[in-house]
Amino acid sequence: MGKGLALALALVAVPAAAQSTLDAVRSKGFVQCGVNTGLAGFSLPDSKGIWRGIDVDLCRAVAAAVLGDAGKVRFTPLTSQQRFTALQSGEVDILARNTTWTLTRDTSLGLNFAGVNYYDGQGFMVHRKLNVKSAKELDGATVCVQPGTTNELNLADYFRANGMKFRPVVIEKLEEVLNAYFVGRCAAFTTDHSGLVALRGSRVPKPEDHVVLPEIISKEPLGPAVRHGDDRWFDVVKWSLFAMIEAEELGLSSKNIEEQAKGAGPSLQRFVGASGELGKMLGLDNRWAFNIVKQVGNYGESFDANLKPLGFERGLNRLWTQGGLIYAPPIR
Ligand SMILES: N[C@@H](CCC(=O)N[C@@H](CS)C(=O)NCC(=O)O)C(=O)O
Repeated sequence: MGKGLALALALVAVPAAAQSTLDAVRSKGFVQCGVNTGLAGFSLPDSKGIWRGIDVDLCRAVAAAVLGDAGKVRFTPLTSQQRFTALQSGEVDILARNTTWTLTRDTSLGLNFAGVNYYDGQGFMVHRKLNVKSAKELDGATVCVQPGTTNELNLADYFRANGMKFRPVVIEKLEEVLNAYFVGRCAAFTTDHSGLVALRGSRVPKPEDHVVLPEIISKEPLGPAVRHGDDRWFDVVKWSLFAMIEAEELGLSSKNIEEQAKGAGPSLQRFVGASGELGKMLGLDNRWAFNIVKQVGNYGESFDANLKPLGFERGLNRLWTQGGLIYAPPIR
């Protein structure tokens, strides 16, 4: 390689490194987080305008880890169709919006999934008066669905696989697709089971008039995503989620971590940053995980605060030590 070319490559490499999301977040002083436009339990502003939900808590955890302050987050509400462009273009630093981890998104859409914060599957809600008991009875039905979702794709697969026909009504905005379903333009509405439960518990005028059918037709592992090509930021988001999970396993919560941090156990000492340099390895303060748990809470606390009141059970989202799938690699 000629000297000139080597120099040109070096010059190109410098700005790219300087633009790491971690540095950018530090210099602007907040994390810009892409969330749902309003799905109870995942991300929804409360009556005081404060965003609440498990996706919101993940964003706050990252802010606590990076900036020492869980309050330093700004939220960008995104529809299913807008979300990937918003992340790719740099409009948001993280996408934490009930987004399913799939191969296509992980590769050609240029995303890196930092883990799973809710294991889900797709279901159907129907008008009770139709007296439908199973999705297998939906042959010929009109089904409401949002575009740019895995749900739209699974819907087609499911009907095809079962030799049934359907007419899709595809509407981008949640408000509008729900209204279309409520006024009876569609016999069924399909999305993630969590979405059905959350909407039935928060947005459906008469919940008793609607039934969530028993079939779960897909795997929907939902989790936060970042852009390809920024490994340091990917690490930070990944381990922020893992810290919330590990804290639950260690019995550390926002209420007791201050007291517990005085304990002598080696994994505890490492976790709270009293020994080792785990924070430094991530490019963060050694109190990163302590700050997450103190300010945001552990995974179970977030689940209980946001999802339990809507009637969610832990199910698959129990810790692995309790028969669930929620598992964090060793924080060491
Ligand atoms: N997990 C699915 C779909 C998630 C999804 O977008 N669900 C709808 C229905 S609950 C939603 O969250 N809509 C809210 C919005 O458009 O902001 C995916 O990643 O494609």
